[in-house]
Amino acid sequence: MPIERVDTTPYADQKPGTSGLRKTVAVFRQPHYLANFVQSIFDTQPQLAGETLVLGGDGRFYNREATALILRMAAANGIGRVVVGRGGLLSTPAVSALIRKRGAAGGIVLSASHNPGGPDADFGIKFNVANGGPAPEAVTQAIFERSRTIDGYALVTADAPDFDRPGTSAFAGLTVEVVDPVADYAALMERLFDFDRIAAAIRGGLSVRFDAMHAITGPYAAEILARRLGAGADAVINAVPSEDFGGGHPDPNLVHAADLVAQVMTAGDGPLFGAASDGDGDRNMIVGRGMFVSPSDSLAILAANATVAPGYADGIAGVARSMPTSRAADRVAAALGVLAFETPTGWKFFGNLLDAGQATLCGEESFGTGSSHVREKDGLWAVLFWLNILAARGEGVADVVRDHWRRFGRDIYTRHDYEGVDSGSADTLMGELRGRLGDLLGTRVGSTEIAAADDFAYTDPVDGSRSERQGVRILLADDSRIVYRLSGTGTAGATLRVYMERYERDPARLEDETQGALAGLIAAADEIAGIRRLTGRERPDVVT
Ligand code: VG1
Ligand code: CO
Repeated sequence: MPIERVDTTPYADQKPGTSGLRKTVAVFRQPHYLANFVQSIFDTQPQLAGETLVLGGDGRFYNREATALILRMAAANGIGRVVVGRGGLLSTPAVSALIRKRGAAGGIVLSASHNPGGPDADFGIKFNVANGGPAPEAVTQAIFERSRTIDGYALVTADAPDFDRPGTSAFAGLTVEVVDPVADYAALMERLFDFDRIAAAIRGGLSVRFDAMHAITGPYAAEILARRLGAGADAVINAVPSEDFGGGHPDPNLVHAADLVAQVMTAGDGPLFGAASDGDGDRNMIVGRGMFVSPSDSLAILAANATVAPGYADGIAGVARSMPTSRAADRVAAALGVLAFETPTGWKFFGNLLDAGQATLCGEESFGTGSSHVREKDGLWAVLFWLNILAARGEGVADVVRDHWRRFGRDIYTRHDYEGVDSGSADTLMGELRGRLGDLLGTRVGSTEIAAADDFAYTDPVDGSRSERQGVRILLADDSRIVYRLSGTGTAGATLRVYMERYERDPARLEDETQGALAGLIAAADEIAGIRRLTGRERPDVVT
């Protein structure tokens, strides 16, 4: 089959953010836009030649077109084999698992994760390296730099091969292997968790509802939760992936999964355990009767209970959390005598720690938890881990959380997001904060004062790479904390994220309502940074 070289000119805006390149579909549909980026990957990653590449996406609008184009380009660029999910579908953790299982040289994930999908919404592409994890910053930077000078790309002129039927075929020298997106992943989960015990608990009355949010985890949850664990077809709602996620935000949080939360939280005949995942299946939300589990607490609770799961029966080497994630996990690590790490936001920073065996569990406040079983966060994995804990302890979610707070204290935690803020104002806000870090020391805040203020920088303990300007941290003398950073995943204007937490040990106050318990800090966060003054916003758009 003939190969064509297409002349092109660079786009200036192909810099990957927190998790790959995310833009509106309209941007991706500009002439040669996606091809330029994919060619920039191939040009800077010569190790892919002759080797295996895993390819799949979350099924959002443009997934199929992008899959077809990448197959034609992979063939023209000398890739040996592409392992592609049937229909172009694979969850992010399933891509990671497949890269590792097949010894692939890398993978491409087509997703904008929790961002909405559809012709008027967002699309994204992410390159993962041979360990199964997101490309580290040096790699994404090289791809970006290539994209700024690129002048052509190669593709096979013939139509892309069929990727809807499992099987292996040849396409212009490329081996195309279409795989069931679920099979290998489900087998991996079955090795990590005690399926018999979970199934017995479900038979015994542990009712489960999982909201796939019309996104990629539908088929995975149907196979694992509904079928293998016997939760039944009704246990999985919004189970069929749709190109626009049913018109919603596939973002499992208190706002976008409000229906599920309402069903589970209130007494009555609703389920005892609820969970949801995001567009590409790497996030999780856990909720039980009368108890929403903050993601930061979830990481700490998994760490404290890890040994109940067969895959972690020998204990964990360490826990890593992103900087804005609460310090609940650190307290568990200290009690267990294992390592604890604080990394910048984004899963790519966990890869080296996992590879080096220094961290076993990792987590982010943004509904992301995972472990050394893959190199991505993993939504269903977290759900299964929780079910394994509940089954082993014979308790409900609320009991487990309360018990944890009694033992370790509670890091009362909230995140406030101001979305679609004018970029200039957001930059001014962060710039002003950064400029005043020194002056802030000693400033009174309610009954306490600012004890430390910095712009988080991280030196990777494994390869020594340095990442700066990762968010402003304000530590108060009473050990409470405020963090400010700008999102790196949005596609319109800027999103300001403000994270607030306070450590509570008083047994009588462990169950205080979150926003009320943090009211003083919330007011202080506004005062210190001038949020209302500079953004013109009276209140955040999303509170979690
Ligand atoms: C957000 C989260 C971050 C997460 C990232 C990708 O990034 O805060 O913790 O790693 O999304 O997750 P940001 O830069 O917008 O704060 V996903 O599930 O969107 O791939
Ligand atoms: Co995601």
